[in-house]
Amino acid sequence: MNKKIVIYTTNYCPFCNYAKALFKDKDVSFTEINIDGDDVKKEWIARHSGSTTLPQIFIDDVCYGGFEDVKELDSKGALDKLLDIKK
Ligand SMILES: N[C@@H](CCC(=O)N[C@@H](CS)C(=O)NCC(=O)O)C(=O)O
Repeated sequence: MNKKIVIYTTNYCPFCNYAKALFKDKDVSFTEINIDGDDVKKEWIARHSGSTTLPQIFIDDVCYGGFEDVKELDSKGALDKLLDIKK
């Protein structure tokens, strides 16, 4: 079953680009929501993620943090498991 992946991003954000590249490399589709200038959305994300940095990555509505958090999950093989990717 496909997971719903949402990446909240902003402009001029290298970590956002790294996060998108990580999922592109895995050939999984995601929705990018650029929240530049949207203070209401920024506050919502900070409340849900506990962080004010972007990107913030949600998989099936659960926040897994930023690029480095998800990269760490990936290095342990946990991201592929979460996404049902079989190698
Ligand atoms: N450890 C975070 C770092 C993210 C980060 O530093 N993002 C920058 C933009 S590329 C940011 O949000 N800067 C604003 C701030 O630090 O408040 C990650 O891997 O996602």
